[in-house]
Amino acid sequence: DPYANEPVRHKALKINGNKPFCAEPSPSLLVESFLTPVPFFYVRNHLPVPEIELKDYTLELAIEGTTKKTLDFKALNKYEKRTITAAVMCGGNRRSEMSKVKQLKGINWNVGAVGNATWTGVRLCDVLKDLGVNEDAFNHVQFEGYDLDPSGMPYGASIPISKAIDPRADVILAYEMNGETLSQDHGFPVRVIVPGVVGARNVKWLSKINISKEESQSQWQQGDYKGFSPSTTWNNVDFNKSPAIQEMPVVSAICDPQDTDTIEIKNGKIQVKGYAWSGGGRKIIRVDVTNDKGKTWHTADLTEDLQANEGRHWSWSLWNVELPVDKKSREVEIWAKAVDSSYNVQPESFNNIYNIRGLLCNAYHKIKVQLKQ
Ligand code: MTE
Ligand code: MO
Repeated sequence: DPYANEPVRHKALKINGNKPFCAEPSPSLLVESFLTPVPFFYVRNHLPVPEIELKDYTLELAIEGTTKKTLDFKALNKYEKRTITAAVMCGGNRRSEMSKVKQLKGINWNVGAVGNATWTGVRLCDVLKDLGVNEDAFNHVQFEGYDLDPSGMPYGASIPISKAIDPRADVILAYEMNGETLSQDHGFPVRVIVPGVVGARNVKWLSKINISKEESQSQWQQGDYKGFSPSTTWNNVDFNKSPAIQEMPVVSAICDPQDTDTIEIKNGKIQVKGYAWSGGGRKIIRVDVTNDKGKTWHTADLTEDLQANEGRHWSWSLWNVELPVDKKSREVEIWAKAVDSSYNVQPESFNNIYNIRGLLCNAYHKIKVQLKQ
């Protein structure tokens, strides 16, 4: 069993799949702190976790498949140490809500396939600069992991070279998470953090960087993590016609209370908390919450990364709001939607963004709670 030696995981994680391991924290736990503690950070593995010893670790740097350099961990550490704060979100986060529209394929994530952490390591742009790549001659930077499928193929993904070489894009080869050595599940000893981009491109257990004219040819770049029309079916889907997801759209979720909870009214009000995030470094400028189906919107208070520069808002924003409720009502329906710095807003319902893989699930979050009388 290639999964026999998997790391021990925290009991608070709700398991969505064991082999490969996929798990997320409860929504209320998720919004307890701005930085997600490592044991509660969701895990999304596609393959068995590789066991790597630091002394044996190597990172291969290649151009069109030809190796130019091999760095061990010590050589990698010669580059300037950098820390960024960034959220990582799976492309399938909130899929369980979209699956209510129509059947789809994928792990049944609730709202917890996201976490926010500090990532320390070296900048990809520094490593690439040293390689002396002619940026104009290439289009993509491909990554491979040490995790292998049964046929010996590694996990792989790629990002546009423009992102990889841009110092302001903050792409990091990370060896620490929240100031601690990277854990086995999150990519020990080195993973890529591509802030603002779908989780799938943040390759863990990084073994190889390849600069190319082409995208990664891996299944996860070519035959998965793409969006489609709501009318596309498994019978007529053509994966070649949709681009790979990179930057994520604006999204929010209500985390406390949760759907079907029973809660107390305090001074005629209820407390609601959640998170909001947008891809591409776009800042969350507002979160609107309603408990009367949009007749009245209340603006939430935001907790955000105050150090983030313009266009580099990689962290999520946490939000909280007090909603006035009628004492006589027994049930309230709460909706939340976020707005980002490009004034992108979440779509109202999942009906018109449904897709067969259940990706990009960013409709308003709608929950119903019971009120304690
Ligand atoms: N990298 C490797 N090598 N193998 C993987 O299975 N999963 C990807 C990405 N990087 C994956 C990977 C996906 S789909 C996501 S959402 C994130 O890692 C999850 O990162 P986390 O487990 O640290 O939360
Ligand atoms: Mo993912």
